[in-house]
Parts: sequence; C-alpha cells; structure tokens
Amino acid sequence: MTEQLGLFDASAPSPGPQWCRRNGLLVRHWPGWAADADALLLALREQVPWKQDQISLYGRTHPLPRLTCWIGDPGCSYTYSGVANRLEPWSPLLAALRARVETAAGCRFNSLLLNRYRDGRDKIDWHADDERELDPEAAIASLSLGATRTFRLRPKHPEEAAPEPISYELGHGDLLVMDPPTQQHWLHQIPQRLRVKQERINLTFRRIRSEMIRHV
Ligand SMILES: O=C(O)CCC(=O)C(=O)O
Ligand SMILES: [Mn+2]
Repeated sequence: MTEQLGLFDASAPSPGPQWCRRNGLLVRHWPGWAADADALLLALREQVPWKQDQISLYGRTHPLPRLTCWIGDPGCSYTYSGVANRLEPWSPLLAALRARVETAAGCRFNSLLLNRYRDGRDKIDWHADDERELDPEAAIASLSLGATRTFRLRPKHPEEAAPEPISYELGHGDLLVMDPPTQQHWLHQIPQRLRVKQERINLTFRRIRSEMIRHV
C-alpha cells in the first residue's frame, strides 16, 4: 500500500521493478507504473490513427486480430508477418511518454508499435520481437492500458530452459521490460480471453538498428 501511495507523489522515489530471471530471460515489471493511465487511455484511443492490417498466411489474406499503429523517428520502417507498417510521427504526448519509459528502462528507443485489442477476442500469437530491423542489444519496453490481459512467455527451445511458461496478468498502467537476450531465446503471446469485454491498448517501445534506418 505504501508503494501504491508513492506512485502519486512526484517527489517520492518510484518503487523498483519486480525481476524475473531464467535461462536466457530477463524481465522487469512495474505494476501500476503510469499514474496517469486513465488519461493516456482516453487520449490514445482518440489520437492514434488506428488501422487493421491484412496478413498473408499460406497464400490467403486475413485481417490482423487487433488494430495497430507504427510510430518512429524518420526512416524507422519496420515489417513483420509480411506487413510493411506505415510510419507515423511522434505526437507530443507519445514523445513525452517515450522519455518517461526511457528513464525507467534505462534504454533509448526510436520507435513504437501500438496494439489495440478491442476486446478479449483480439490477441497476438506466439512470436519473438527478433526481426532483423530490431537492435538485439536494446530492451523492449511494454506499457499496458485498459483491460487486464494475460501475457505469457515460453522458451523457443524448451529443452534449453525451464519448461514451465511464465505468465503475467498485465493491468492498467503496468510497465514490463524484456531485456536482452530475452527475444533470442523466448517467445511471448497475448491469448484470447473471451470473457474480457473491455479494450486494451499496449505500447511497445523498440530500437531499430542504426544501419537499418533509411536516411532520405
Ligand atoms: O500486447 C502486448 O502486451 C504484447 C504486444 C507484442 O508482443 C508486440 O506487439 O510485439
Ligand atoms: Mn512482441
């Protein structure tokens, strides 16, 4: 309770994260990190140019089961699951949020993927954020707003690590940082939760490798 109170007092040091270490995995979790989570959720719902992409799987196209938006510094394009994302500029709100997340994570970011899960039917399947554009030396910092959803991690090669999956219930305002080399050894997902009727917005701050930034 004392930790919770500290969150709303700008002069108090913010509580440290809860750490999880396994073979090839390092995760830091700050429950309730964003004291302004309500205002952020309302603003992002309205301000972000959300779109629903189509992905190609085995020659057929399907709508992605969530809405997305890709934000970044100039030249920071990014492709995943065959989807080439349209680059949007940082809004003042998101630029300020990036600075706060960088301070907590201790890492610089040049891009941001936003996901909007309209309800518990929307999801993201098992994957790692290990695309060639991403800097493997950088953390991935994830801020959750809105409905609480389960976030699971499991090793890419279960024979090399503890087989039991790791699970977080990510709530409104939680910050979770996946440090290197987590993306090289572990996968993560947000499974469907049909009983969840509220929406959730998630922001993952990332770093595109400098040699992949297209200077125009
Ligand atoms: O919504 C989340 O918590 C995770 C999103 C994610 O893994 C991604 O966008 O790559
Ligand atoms: Mn991911």
